[in-house]
Amino acid sequence: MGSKTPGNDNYQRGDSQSSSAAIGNGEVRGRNNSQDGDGCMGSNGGGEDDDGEGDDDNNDVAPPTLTLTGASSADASKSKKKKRKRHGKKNKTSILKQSSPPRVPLHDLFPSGSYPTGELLGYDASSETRNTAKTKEVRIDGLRRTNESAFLDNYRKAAEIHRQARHWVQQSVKPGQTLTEIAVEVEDSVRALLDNQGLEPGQSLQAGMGFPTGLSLNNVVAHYTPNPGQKDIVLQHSDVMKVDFGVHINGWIVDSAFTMAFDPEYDNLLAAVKAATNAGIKTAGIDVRISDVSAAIQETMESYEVEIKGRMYPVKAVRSLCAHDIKQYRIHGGKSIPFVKNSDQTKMEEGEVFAIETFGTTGRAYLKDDSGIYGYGLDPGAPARVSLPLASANRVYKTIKDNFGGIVFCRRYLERLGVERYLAGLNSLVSNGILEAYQPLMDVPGSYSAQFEHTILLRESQKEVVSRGDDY
Ligand SMILES: [Co+2]
Repeated sequence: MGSKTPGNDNYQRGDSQSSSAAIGNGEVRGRNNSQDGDGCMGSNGGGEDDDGEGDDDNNDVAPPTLTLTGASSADASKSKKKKRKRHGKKNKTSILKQSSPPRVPLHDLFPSGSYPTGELLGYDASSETRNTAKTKEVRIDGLRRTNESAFLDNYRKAAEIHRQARHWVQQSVKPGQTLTEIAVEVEDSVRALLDNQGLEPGQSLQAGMGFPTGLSLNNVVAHYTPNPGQKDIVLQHSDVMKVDFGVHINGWIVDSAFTMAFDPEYDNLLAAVKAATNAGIKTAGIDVRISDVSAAIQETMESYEVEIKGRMYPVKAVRSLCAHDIKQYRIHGGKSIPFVKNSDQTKMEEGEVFAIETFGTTGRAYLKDDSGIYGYGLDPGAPARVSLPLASANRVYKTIKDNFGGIVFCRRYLERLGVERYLAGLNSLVSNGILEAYQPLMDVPGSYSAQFEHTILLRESQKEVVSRGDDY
C-alpha cells in the first residue's frame, strides 16, 4: 500500500519543512499523512532493465519461473526471461508442483526451509565506505545475527508466496470476473501457501495478508478493495488494474504491486511506471537521501509520453502518495518517499526495509478521497484494551488486537472470522482516534493510472529486492 503524502506528522524529522515545502503542502491539498499506495515495481518492461545487472553478478536465484501472462505487463523481453529461468533452476522442480490456483503450502515446495533470495544489488562505492563502522558493530552481535537470519527467512518466504500468488493472477484473471472473486482468490492463495487460515485468534498475527488486497481500476489510483454488501465490480477488457497485496510472516510485510491491462494501448503507461519504480530501486541505498530517490523517480516517470485512444498524455508522477519504509507489523514506518522533487535530507539507513513504489497517471496527479473505506489500521502501540461506552466497539477492538495488531485489515477479513454487526464499533473506534480508516484515492474521471512496487531490504553490504520476480 502506498502512504498518503505527508502534510504533517509522518514526515516528522526536522526535514519536514523541506520535504513538505518541496512536495508536500501544495500538492497534498489537504491530505494528511502519508498513506501508502502500495506500489509495485515494474520489471523489465518498457525496455527498462535495471535489474539485469543485479542478476548477473549475483548468482542470485531468480524466483522460479513465473511467466507473465497476457497482461501487458508481461511484455518484458523473452530473452531475459530465459536467462533468468536458468538461474532459477534449482527451484524449478518445486514450482512445477504448485497447483493452479496455488494451494500447495510453501514449506512443502521448499522442504529444506531455504527460500529463494531476491535480486541482490550492490551499493555504489561511496555509500559502501560510509558504512563500515556500523557494519562492524553488527558483526559482533551474535544475537542480532540470529535475528537477522530469521528476518531474512521470513522475508524470502513471504516474497516467494507473493510471486506464486501473483503468478496465478497474471495467468488466470480475465475480464468478466468480479473484483471480489479476484481478491478472495488472491487471499485464499496466500493463506494456503502460508498454511495458515488465520481463523483462530493469534494465527493471523503469525502470518497472513499484509493489508487489504488492492484492486484499483483506471482513475481509482489506490486503496480500493471490494467490501461485503457492496455492488460488485466486473473487470472489463478496457480496464487498467493495479493489483497491490501484501504477505506478512511474523509481522514482516512484503508489499509489492503491479498493474495489468488487457488492451496493449496502455503498455507505455505501464512501462513508464515500471521504469520509474526501477529507477527508485536503483537509487535507493544506505545513506542515500530521500530527495535523491524522489528526483530519480520523477525524472524517469516524466520522460514518458503515452498515447491512449488517439490522445497524447504526459505521464505525471502522482503527488498524493509516497513510497515508504516498513516496520514490523507496520506498513508505514514513518519515512515517506514522494515521486516528485523535494529537499528532504532524510537518509535511508542500514537495516531498513522500504516499499519502493511509484504511481503514474494521465490525470491531474492530485488525488481525492473516493467514497467508501479501503481498510482500517490500529496503531501498533495501542493499549491492550479500551473501554468505550459502546460495547460493540470494545468487542471489535479485542478482535482487532487478537487478529491483526498493527496490520491494516478490511471488512472482508473481519467477516471471515465470523464477526457480525461491527460497523458501529469500527466507526466509534475511528471517531475516538483509536483506529485509522483509509479511503480509496482517485484521480479525475477518464484518467488512467498505474503502479509498480517492490520491497527492498537495505542489508549490510547489498540491497535485496526481495519481491523481484521474472514478471516485474
Ligand atoms: Co506500499
